[in-house]
Amino acid sequence: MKLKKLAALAAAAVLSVSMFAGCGGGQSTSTSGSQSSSTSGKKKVIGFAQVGAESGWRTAETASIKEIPKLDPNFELKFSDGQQKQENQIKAIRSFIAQKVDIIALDPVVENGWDTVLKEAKDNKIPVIIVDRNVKVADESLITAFLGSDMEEEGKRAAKIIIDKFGKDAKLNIAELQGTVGSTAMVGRKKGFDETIKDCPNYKIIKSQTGDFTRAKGKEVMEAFLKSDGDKINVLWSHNDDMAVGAIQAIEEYGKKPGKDIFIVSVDGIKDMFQLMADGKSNGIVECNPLLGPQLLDISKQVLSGNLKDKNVKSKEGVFTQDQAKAELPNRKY
Ligand code: GZL
Repeated sequence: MKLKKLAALAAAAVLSVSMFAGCGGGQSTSTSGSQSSSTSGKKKVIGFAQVGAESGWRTAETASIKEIPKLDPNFELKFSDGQQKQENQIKAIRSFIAQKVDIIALDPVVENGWDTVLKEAKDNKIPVIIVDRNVKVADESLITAFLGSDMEEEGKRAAKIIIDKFGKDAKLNIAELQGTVGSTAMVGRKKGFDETIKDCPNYKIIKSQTGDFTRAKGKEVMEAFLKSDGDKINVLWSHNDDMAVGAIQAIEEYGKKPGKDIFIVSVDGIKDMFQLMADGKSNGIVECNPLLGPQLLDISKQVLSGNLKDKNVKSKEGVFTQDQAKAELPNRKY
């Protein structure tokens, strides 16, 4: 009888631990590579709180991050999909703290509202690496390192594609599809773009609204733009490719030619967008690199060994115009 009772207690304990790892709110998984080869035998655990799965870019980033245990079997990854809700990401971080992970990595859906939970991580001596989008916190010491793109530079590059095409003196009516409100991707891209077109007195952003980085919302908002100003709009500036893909569908259904009647520029560099540009339906792509897994692993190793080389690591990315699309398409990995 005693053995049976012990077995039942052990089973209940295992069940409660795995449920607790559920991080509440989002969806969570735990992956590790083959058997650890480190001398201590204990794997290093990275807890990654992801924004969601809203775009092709995000899917590619998630796939790259999930590669980490394969790149180095000494590392295990606990992954949480925040479903684009900050409260889910905060719950995930608290769960990672409770599970005593070695590193917390966060791709923050928005830039504000992280001070309290990141202080809890610091109080529990767990280093935090911010990935892709950034956070605004009062105490910079809450952040051990940042890895990601210069979003303002991406906005500037998008504006320069338009200026190179039309010149600074052209008269343009621009429709803008903004990314998720309050995300550094949206804030930075808008800031960079707006600052760059200040030199172009007749560039007017006549419509601007968020499409939340998704295809569906991008199409819906573009339909509304066309309904009110379809005959005035001659440029579409989209903060990411997925919203531009949706907008292109709306433009065609409206009876106009995307890439010809309306000049289109977007950010990310997903394969679908390169295909559309190769088909002449878009005019410029500013690349934003989602393949951040190897760099996150490298920075995690530096942090854990106490020799972080650079607190701010920018990802490398380019700019592509329609004439380059066909040649570049086969190189696209996501
Ligand atoms: C940018 C990233 C953005 C992408 C979108 O670094 O955070 O979020 O541009 C994604 O596709 O939704």
